[in-house]
Amino acid sequence: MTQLDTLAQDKFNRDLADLEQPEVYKLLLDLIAKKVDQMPLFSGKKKIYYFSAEFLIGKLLSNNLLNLGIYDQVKAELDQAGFNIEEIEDEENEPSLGNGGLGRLAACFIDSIASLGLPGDGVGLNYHFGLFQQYFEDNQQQYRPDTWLDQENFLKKSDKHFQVPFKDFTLTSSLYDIAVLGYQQDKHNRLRLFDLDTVDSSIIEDGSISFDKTDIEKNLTLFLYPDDSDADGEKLRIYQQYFMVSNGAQLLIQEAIERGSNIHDLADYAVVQINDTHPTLIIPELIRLLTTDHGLDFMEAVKITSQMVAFTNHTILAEALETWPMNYLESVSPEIADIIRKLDSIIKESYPNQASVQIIDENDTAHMASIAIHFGFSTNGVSQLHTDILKQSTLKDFYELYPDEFHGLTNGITFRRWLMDANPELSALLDRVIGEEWRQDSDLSELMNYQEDDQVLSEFSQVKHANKEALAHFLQDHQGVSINTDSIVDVQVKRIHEYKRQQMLALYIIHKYHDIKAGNKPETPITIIFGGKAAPAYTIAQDIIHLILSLSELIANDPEVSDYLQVVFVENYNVTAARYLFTAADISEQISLASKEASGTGNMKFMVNGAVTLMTLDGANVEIADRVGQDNVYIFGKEAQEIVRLYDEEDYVARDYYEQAAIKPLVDFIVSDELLAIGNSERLNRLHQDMINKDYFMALIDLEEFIAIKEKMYADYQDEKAWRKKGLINTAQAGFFSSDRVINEYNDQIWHVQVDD
Ligand code: GPW
Repeated sequence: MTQLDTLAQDKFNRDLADLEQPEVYKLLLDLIAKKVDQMPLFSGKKKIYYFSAEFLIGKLLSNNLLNLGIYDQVKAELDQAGFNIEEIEDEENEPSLGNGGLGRLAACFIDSIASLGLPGDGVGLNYHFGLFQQYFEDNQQQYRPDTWLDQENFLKKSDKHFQVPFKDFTLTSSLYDIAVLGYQQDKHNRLRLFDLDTVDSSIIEDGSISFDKTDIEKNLTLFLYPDDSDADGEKLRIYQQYFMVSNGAQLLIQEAIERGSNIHDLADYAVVQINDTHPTLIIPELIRLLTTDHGLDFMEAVKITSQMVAFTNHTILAEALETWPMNYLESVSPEIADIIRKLDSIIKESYPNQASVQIIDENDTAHMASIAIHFGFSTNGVSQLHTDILKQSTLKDFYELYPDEFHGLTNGITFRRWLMDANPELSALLDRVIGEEWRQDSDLSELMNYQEDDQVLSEFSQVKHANKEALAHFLQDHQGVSINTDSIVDVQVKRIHEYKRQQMLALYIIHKYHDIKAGNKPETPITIIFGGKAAPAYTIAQDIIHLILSLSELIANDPEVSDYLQVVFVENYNVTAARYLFTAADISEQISLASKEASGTGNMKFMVNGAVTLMTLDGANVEIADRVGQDNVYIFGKEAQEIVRLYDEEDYVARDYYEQAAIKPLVDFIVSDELLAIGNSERLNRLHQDMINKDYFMALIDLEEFIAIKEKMYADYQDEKAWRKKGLINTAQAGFFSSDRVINEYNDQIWHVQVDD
């Protein structure tokens, strides 16, 4: 009798084959829980705490089975009983604990920390509705709360509670854990998610995502990134941040004491990596706990804290660098505000004439990155280019103060999820061609020897085609859209933001639409796919979604064009959908305005799955190009230095580009009669005006080059063998972008934690 059969009889007193799908799902949860119960935790003197507002972990069922090394066996047992493991995974809701690249990076990192045998936990919040679910109505983005906790899941309530003292009340937390299983490891780590028992989802106004922002006891962990367009919203974010770090700091001190720390040596027991500035309040909170609860004097507490906290920066966009008015901090926690003022005095005394490195500015606003850099021991960027820009411009004055504390650590992705789990067909092909060693060391370079091998190239093509079929099924089930699986699949998936320039691809679509109508039919049909959410308060980003959905409708209804060009916007893009897109894509769109995308990690997921990148020289794209060579990527657009100069000198005038003969008709088509007949005039007009008068992220500056290179790419696709060779070389060179490599770098350069083996 099989493992699952035995469990089924224990639990339901029936045979596996007689169960309903949801029962089988629960059986698998139990099986995994049983295995986890038998596995000790990774341990060691010093432990990593990865603090992050987001963990975009994705569904865990198949990933956990894979990491436990029992995926194939379970799949076979299920097959025998007449079940399909992918259908069973439909029973699991995707955890709604993240938003974009930053949250997915945190998920890849905790997977790699465990897979490398390092003791280290993720620390965050258990959001009941997480980020909103996106749906489309009238070609516009709409919102509904994501009720992901309704389904049984991998969260386990612990018996740990802490007291978090706010100005007007003290809250008692509850801690939930999710086991983090490394790849083929016999120990595990955890994702520690704090919550409040008093949170009340009934305060959400019917189906919407609105609620009373002042009722902290009821709303604190309802949403990730609640609307912060007013003061109450900003304060709620501070409440969330303080709640997360106070709990996490109390937890790590308690665990360190259990492992033998005498508090004075706390930095030998715990290292805290903060994922962007959202967890920066851990610095004043550690100082508060060390002084108030543990009796240290202020300067010793500052010193210990400064040896424990390391900061990762993920952006140079000024609007994304967090600042909080001191009076807001005072209204949440006067003690924390007071400590920040003391830290500010230290900096004002040490660097009296340097406004750019102060913690509190002349408007009595605290700069969170300044706290993190002065009172942490490490600051890192997430790609080479990004780190260079931090050193040379954004954080130049800090770099001059602490040159040895700056690190450049190019992001990575876990191959467990993005290759083994996402693309079993390609994984099996790799096993056959280069052997299975890559599953341990992420080294795919052996594949370079097969770039002229017709057999391997043709199998590579077959895998791509099978993945296009899987994508087609997904889109059919998910939103009733059918796509041509013989078309070129050209994908841009990521948060909707002007700097990522989805609007530039929309302008290309307008160009292509007219070109096809003029009789220039592409040899191979083209499917352009978008996915991503726009922040609720980000109007222009929603206008961009609206433009794309309106274009999609226009083209679908135009028989002259629809056989050659299709535009799809995936509803509610998430980790589950991502898997189908990364594996099916021929073209990866990485077209951000150079200097603005700190790294990008979607670029790496496409690359490892054999897509060819269309790129500006931004973020980690630069390093992808370095590795695969100029023949195997398509590069266009102005470079970072030039863009930084244009911003410094305020030297970009959108209208000068708009007036050019090749560009004006494309931009003006946004407000053409055809499009206004489909779309919303306010949205389309606003976007049109914005592009002409502002175009803050310079879509127009690179548009002509973009159109030319896209045409070249589609033409090159016609040489099937040459195209697949490019794809294969991309896969072969992707090893560097494994998150295992990055985590080893973090550990060597920053954390210095012992592997537990
Ligand atoms: F603004 N990133 C993100 F820097 O996904 F905080 N969310 C964020 O709030 C920020 C950055 C922040 C992304 C970067 O945009 C992307 O370039 C990078 O690859 C990713 O973080 C992981 O480092």
